This record gives sequence, C-alpha cells and structure tokens, in this order.
Amino acid sequence: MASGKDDKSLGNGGETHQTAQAKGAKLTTNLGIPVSDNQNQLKAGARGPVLLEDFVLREKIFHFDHERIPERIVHARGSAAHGFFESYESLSDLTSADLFQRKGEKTPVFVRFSTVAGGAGSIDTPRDVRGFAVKFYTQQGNWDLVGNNIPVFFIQDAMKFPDLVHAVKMEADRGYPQAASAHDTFWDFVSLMPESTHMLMWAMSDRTIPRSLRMIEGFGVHTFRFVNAEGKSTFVKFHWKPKLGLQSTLWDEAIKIAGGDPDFHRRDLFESIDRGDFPEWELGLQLFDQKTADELPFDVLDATKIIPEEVIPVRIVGRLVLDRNPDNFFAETEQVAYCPANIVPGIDFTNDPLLQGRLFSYLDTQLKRLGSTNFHQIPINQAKCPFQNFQRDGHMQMAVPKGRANYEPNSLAEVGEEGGPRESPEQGFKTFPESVEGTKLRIRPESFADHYSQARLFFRSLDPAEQAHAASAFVFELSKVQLEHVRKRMLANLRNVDEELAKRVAAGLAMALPKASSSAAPVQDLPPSPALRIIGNTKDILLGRSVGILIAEGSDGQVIDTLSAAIKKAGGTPKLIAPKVTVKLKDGSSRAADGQLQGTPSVMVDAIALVLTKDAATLLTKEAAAVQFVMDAFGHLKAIGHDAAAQPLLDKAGVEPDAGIVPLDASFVAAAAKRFYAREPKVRMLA
Ligand code: HDE
Repeated sequence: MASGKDDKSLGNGGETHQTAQAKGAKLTTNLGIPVSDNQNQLKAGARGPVLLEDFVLREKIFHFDHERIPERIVHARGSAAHGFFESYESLSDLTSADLFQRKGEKTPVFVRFSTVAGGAGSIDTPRDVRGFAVKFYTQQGNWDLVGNNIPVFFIQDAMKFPDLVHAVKMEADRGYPQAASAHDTFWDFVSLMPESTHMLMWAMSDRTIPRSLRMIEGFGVHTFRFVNAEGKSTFVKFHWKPKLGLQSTLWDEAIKIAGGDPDFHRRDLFESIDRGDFPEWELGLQLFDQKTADELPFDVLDATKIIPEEVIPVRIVGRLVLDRNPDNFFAETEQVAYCPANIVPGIDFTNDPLLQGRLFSYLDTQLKRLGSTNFHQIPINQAKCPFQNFQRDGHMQMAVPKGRANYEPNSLAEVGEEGGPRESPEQGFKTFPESVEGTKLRIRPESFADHYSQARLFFRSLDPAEQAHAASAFVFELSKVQLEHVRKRMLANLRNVDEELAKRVAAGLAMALPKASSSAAPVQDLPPSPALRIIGNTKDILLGRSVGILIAEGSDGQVIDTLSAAIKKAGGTPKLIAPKVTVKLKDGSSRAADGQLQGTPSVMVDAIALVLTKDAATLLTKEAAAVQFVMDAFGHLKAIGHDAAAQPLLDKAGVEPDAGIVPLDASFVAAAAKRFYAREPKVRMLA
C-alpha cells in the first residue's frame, strides 16, 4: 500500500536520500561509501592506464551519461514555481470539488510556463503560444489544469495534433528553424486548415510576445463541467487574470531580447519570486448551462471558439500566488508530469474532441519521458493527500507496500490482517451521467464549420496599434515562406477574416490579392470584444517592471538615489547600467552598476533614465551600445527620462520629443510604466 506523506517531504527536495548540502558532509558514492579523491581516476602508475576496478569513476560517469531524459515533444522549454491557490468564496452550489468548498482555503500548486515549438534549450521570446499548466495538490487528489495563454487552439480534433506539431517544429530534412513558426511547413499546414485561422490571429497578435510570464493570461481552453453534490452539472471555462495586467513586447524588441538574454522570461520569473515580488493571478470562471450553450452561435465543444466575456462574464473566485522557486530544476520543473485527465470529484470533462484526445495522450508521453509507471511517486508528481490502492511493482517502485493484500475483494481482515483500502461510493469520483448515443463515425459536426467569424471578431476587437502589429506579424512570417502558393493560399484565407487586413498583408508582401478561399459557413459580423485587447488591459503600474538608469563617470549620486527611491516606492526595480561595472561619481565615491552597458541593452528594462554629465553624454555618442540603448528604448516606445546634459546622446539616437520623453522627476516615474504607442508611426513602417 503506497501512502502520501505530509507537505514537508513533497516536491521541495526535503526528503531525498541526498544530504549533500549539509555543511561539512563527506562526499560519498551513491551507496554511501566515502570518496577519498574526487580529482583523479585510479591508474596503474602516475602516467599509466586507468583500472577497470575504479568503481568511484565508473559510478560517477555512468550516472552522468544518463542525466538527460527525453525532452517534451512540445512545451519543452519551460520554467516553473511553487505557490498556492486561495478560494475567495465557497462554490459548493456549483461543484463538490474540495478545493472550492471553503472561503480562504489554500491549496498548494506547482505551475509550469512554457513555449510550445522550441527545444528545451531554445530562447524564451520567440513568437509562440505560452503553456500555463497548473497542478493543484488538493485534499482529494491532484487536479491539473493544463492550459495556454491563448483561449483557443489551432485544431478541433486531436487527430490533427501530430501533423500540426510536425509542421511547426524544425523542418524534417534540415533541422531548422528552431522555435519559430515563420517557415514553409507551418504555413503550408495552417493555410490548408481553415479551422486554425482564429488561433492564427491570436498567434500573430502581441499575445505571443509577452513582456513577462507574470503578465500573461491563462485559459483552460476547453469547456469543462462543474458537478455539485446533488449531481447538477454547470459548464465552466477557466481563465487566469494576471494581477500585473497584460503587457507585451514589440516584435523588434522580442528578437533583440533573444540575443540579449535568451533566458529572459525564466530569469524574470525566478528573480521576481526571489525578491518577494510574487507573481499572482485571479481565477475567473465563465459558467453556463446547457440551455445557454445551445443558444450560443458556436459549439462549446469546439476548442477553436471563445465565449466573449461580454456575452458570459468572468466571475472571479480565487487567486493563484507563486511564492517559491523550485529547489532543483530537473527534479521539479523537468520531471513534473501534467495530465488533463488528472481531475478531482466535482469537476468533469466534456466531449470536446480535442480534450478527449489529450486525456489519452499525456499519460503516454509521461511514461516515455519518465520511464516508469511509477512516475506518480516522484515528489513533484505525488499527491499531497493520502493515496492507496492495489497497484504494485513496476520499474523504479519506491514504495514498500506491506502485507498480503494486493487484490480486492479480499477477506483478510476477517483473520486480523490488513485488508487494504475499499472504494467509496459517496466520496469517490463519479462521472457526470451524460446520456450519449450515436452511430460510430469519423466526422466533424456541422456546428464546427464556421472557421472565420471569430477570427474576424478577434481582429476587429483589437486596438488599431495591435491590429497593425498583427498585420505586420503576418507579413514577417509569410515573408519567410518561400513557397509562393502557400503565401497566396494564406492571403486567400485572410480575405474571409477581414478585407482590410488581407490588403495590408498583401501590400506588405508586395503581392496581388488572390480570390478569397471558399468558406464552409457564412462569415458573421459579431460584436467586438474589448476584453480581447492588450492595450486597455495593461496596468500602468511600475510594480513588476524595471527601469534602467544609465550612469557614467561624474554622474550625480544624489540624483541616482532619489530616482531609485522613487522607482522602488512605486513598486519598480531600478537597475544601474554603466559603461564599466564600477563608476566614479561626481562626489568621488564609487558606485557598482547592476549591469555593464555592452551586456545590458535597454530591451532588458521597461523604461530608461539618463543620469549623465554633458561630457559623459558626449563621450557616449561614440559608443554604439549607448546609442543603441537609447535608440531602442525610443523605438520600443518606452519612457526616457533625462535632463539637458543628456541631449547629445538623445540627438545621436534620433530621439524626438513626445509624451514619453520626460524630465527626471515624478513625471518620469509615472511615464516609466507605460508604452507610448502614439510614437510608433514615427519609428516603424507597419503593415
Ligand atoms: Fe498539450 N501536450 N496536447 N496542449 N500541452 C503536452 O505532454 C497534446 C493542447 C499543453 O508544462 C505533452 O507532458 C495533444 C492544448 C501544455 O509540462 C503531450 C493535444 C493545450 C503542455 C501533449 C494537445 C495544451 C502540454 C508534451 C491535442 C492548451 C506542457 C509533454 C489533442 C489547452 C505541460 C507533456 C508542461 C504538453 C499532447 C493540445 C497545453 C505530448 C495530443 C489544446 C501547457 O502529451
């Protein structure tokens, strides 16, 4: 009988066999034999051959040779953190799920964010969907809400998933591009799959180039069910709303971040938790019954569709706080095994054909990656409530079940032996008894046929600046597509979305507009949903943001300190950036910089301030990194705080005055949280 243990022993590396971190601990082999020399192999003579009997060497190299496990076929690149979910209220009228029964109840979670297409070592900022996977360790078992930062998906039926993933990943013959959808095979596939059009609109929007993982929304995507104690079912769609609001980068910025810091998001997440700025989201629910589902213009089982928040409002029911970094990346972030089929009593699936395929897939992938059916015993995957059954043995069995009872029913209790656990009709998981009947067939329902109306809804809901970014993203991606007929086919599809968009993309590609592709269902004009915008759902707060203060020899320490204090007071993080790691200030004192200019481009921060003497500003006009620092901040629509002394550098960088170019006073602190989208036409020719 396996049994769960208390919190302390789970997922936090607390109870491993290794006590290696203990101060003064002796280095040993895996079997506890003390090691006398960790520098040299056992040799026959100082310059002689190595001896086979060197079991210390053999064990060390053997273990090292097997350190890697297969990376995830998708979502390989990820970063994770521990935290908790706290319920704001009891939802017992809607669900019997234990975690939602009591106001203030805290449930431990482990959350992993990821990109989809790139390998484990790929960059953090490609244009890509972000995974948002939450494992709730509830008192009735683990519930995994394995979602994305986009509420829809590319395909409607799991049958197409391997094709989609093959198409987007590196091309089969050449092994590139890594972590990029801008290539022939991806666009070939999606242009042949009109159902992907809605998701493509999201993928080409700024949603896929987030500023921080702390500033993305999360979505369960599929329609799920809540089931209450009386067995009543309510449909539910899950939303995560970031406390810091939404914020994206600009494409040019995302590319430059990739060069400046390929670990940008991972570092940002780790450092924010490390300094106590705990990332936080609120859980929102869209709740509806069968009658409402029947009245909606789309099928709620179709994962390429949203229900606009304006149609069914999002009810906020709790918060998710990430307050602890993993102790060990491999043991936790790499070995965590999410599975949409991990569900708890009170929550249930629907017949969404994409969800149904996922329920099947994840267990397979975990077995392949983790190598044993006992992967649920790995601390990060283990339930934090008691668990017991008659499953036994298998590779890497860590539990030592006692007694004779490994089958049920049994009557061993009658002779005073342990009989083992029994099923519980009252508390056990019960599937919602939806009545189902039908002919076996392979078919897509008629109700899934409209592939363009919501793509149009999404595009028309965006702020004009976001529309321009999306149009330009299509131009960028399709300009990397060498197959002319694929570009044409995509343009033909876009004509069904929005004629203006199609024209802009065609113009950007210098192509003629082809005839619109045929549409399986008439395209409807739906009312726009402002909730889909990023601009407008951004929070202009410095909390969670950082400001780069460029200093150099002779800078005024007092100005630096006052500014830093004001930034900190507003919740932001000041970062001193200087041509050399230590700077001699005006009063002769030395100041250590947080980053050296060459290695800390302004894409690393949300706004910049120039605290320079006129001489330093003049000297820096000859330093490309300094000019680029200012030029990029301007080009990426960030606030620039300065005084008159910095003018030579501003002039060299082509900075023109606007609402975001401000003096080094309170107006800078207010401006530093914002992006100045009105500046964009001055710096960039968008489609
Ligand atoms: Fe996944 N997906 N997926 N997916 N998915 C995996 O499982 C799969 C889908 C998502 O941080 C894999 O452990 C199929 C939708 C996330 O560890 C694999 C289908 C959504 C993660 C798999 C989908 C997701 C995965 C690869 C179509 C958003 C990362 C490694 C039916 C709602 C979890 C793994 C983590 C991971 C299969 C579609 C989200 C292969 C077959 C839709 C966030 O099992």
